Amino acid sequence: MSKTKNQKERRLITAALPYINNVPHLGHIAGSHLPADIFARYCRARGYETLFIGGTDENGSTSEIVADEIGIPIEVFSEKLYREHKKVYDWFNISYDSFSRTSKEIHHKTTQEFFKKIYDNGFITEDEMSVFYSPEEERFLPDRYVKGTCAKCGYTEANGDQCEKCTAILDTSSLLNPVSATSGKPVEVRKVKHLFFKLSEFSEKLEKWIKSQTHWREQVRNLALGWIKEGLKDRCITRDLKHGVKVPLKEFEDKVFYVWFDAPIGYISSTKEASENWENFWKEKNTRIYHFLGKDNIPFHTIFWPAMLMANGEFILPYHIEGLQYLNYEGKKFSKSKKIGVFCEKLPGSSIDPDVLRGYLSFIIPDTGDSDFKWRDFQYRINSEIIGNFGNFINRTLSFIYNKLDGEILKPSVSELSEDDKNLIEKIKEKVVKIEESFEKVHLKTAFLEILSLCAEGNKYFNDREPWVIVKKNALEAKKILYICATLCRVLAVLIQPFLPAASEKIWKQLNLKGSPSEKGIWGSLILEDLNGSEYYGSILSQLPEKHKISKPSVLFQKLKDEDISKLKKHLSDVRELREFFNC
Ligand code: B3M
Ligand code: ZN
Repeated sequence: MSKTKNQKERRLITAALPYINNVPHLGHIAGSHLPADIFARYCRARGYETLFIGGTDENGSTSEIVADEIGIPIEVFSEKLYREHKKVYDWFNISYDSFSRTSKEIHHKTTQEFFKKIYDNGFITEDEMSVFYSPEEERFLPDRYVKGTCAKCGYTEANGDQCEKCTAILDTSSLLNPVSATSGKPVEVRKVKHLFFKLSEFSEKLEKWIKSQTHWREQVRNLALGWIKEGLKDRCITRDLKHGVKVPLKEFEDKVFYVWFDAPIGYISSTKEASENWENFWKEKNTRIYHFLGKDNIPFHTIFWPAMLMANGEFILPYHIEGLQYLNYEGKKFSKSKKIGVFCEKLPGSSIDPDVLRGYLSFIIPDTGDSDFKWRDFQYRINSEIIGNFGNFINRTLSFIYNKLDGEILKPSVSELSEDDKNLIEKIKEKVVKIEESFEKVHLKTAFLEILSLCAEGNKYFNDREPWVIVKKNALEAKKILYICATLCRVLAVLIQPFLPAASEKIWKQLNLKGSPSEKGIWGSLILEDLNGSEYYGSILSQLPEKHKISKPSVLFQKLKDEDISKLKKHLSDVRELREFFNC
């Protein structure tokens, strides 16, 4: 029954490696981990050989600054924050095959080898670089320790390496009025010898490659082409810091790599941890690599990283760059210090169901533009769509079977199908095709909405067929109608699994089915678009045994009352200062 086309294709899915200078908030979840997870879950279920990898970005100065401020060793700080991050992603059921750390030995070795290859290939040069120097502290300051005004947009709170507002990558010449981020005192610019990656040599090759990526979203492609048009400069890839990956080159042994040089190589190191066949995912032509990341990371993933890969020459280039926009909170930017937002550290101990939050975030994935988390909207969408539409169809079907039909359903023969039955079964086919197409384009929100609209078709069918009237005269016929409804429940469990994995498992158990809705290749049982008429009807109705008893049903979700929302709102925004994690 199951079709397994494309199974030979391999897919590697990555979510941007978060810095661990704080615990993630919902914007981080909606802006990379969750969409990547939804897509990875789909790919596994669709039968692709899939690896989903991630990890924490621990080098560079972002976490060092905070550890310094709190006054604890960076290793202790990173260990604690790594565990906090991991706890949050586990709570959300993010199905990482490997969630590694760039502080690990394997990553340091991988980065050094990667560098040596680029060096041997002639793409590294030595030059002088202007760096920030703090006369007061008598040391060079990493970009992140410096703040100033962005020369491009005038934002006065820009970080030394990048402007948060306009995403421009900054350096000593484009950060105006630089001051130390810790003391607020002015800093100087001095010249020091460093290593540079010859990014400028890849301009043409990159432009050609980006132009041919017609499957990327317009906004991502245009942003990347815009960078090339502005002209690519060679980039300094070393820093005078202690914390990071050591540079394996004479005269440079005291330096470490710039964090954006080693961080993307972290995708390779993490893949090595996930599988001994890691090379298949990085070197084979029939592998597609999908990177999920926030919009400020787009230049690094569309320009800098592909150029590094081109310079190295051993690896394939990414297939898709899903650059996500920002999630706001009630119209404002998330801010932990101002307690604006939903902060994830409180989620594991809260009463909220992870699937409910996954469900709402799936409606507002910021894929084509910034989006907004709003508590009213959250309550409305969960109660009306996730519960009122989806949960309702599943629960009314299973409760009816259990309470009115002794828990039993019977398969109708194709000749017994009414017009209504056939219409619904055709709708399943039409929707599965659309949903699959959306997933393949990484249009996850569209896929989600299509699944919910299939659910609405199920509710309409249930209302039109009125099994509560039929059962009084003809229980046999009711068992056949409900067989069709239960078939749709199975289809929906498979389709919704990437978004609501726990609810999907519950439906599976209540349907009393073997295996799991997240089994590799399970989508094969839904992909029947080559079949028509009776053959198709027969096939779609073969997913359940001919005579089948379900288990005792229970509701999938609890309605969100006004008081639940106020409690959650208070609980989730009332967060601790980072230093309190360390009892300082
Ligand atoms: N750590 C930036 C961020 O957390 C950076 C991403 C690295 S991905 C290779 O947004
Ligand atoms: Zn700017």
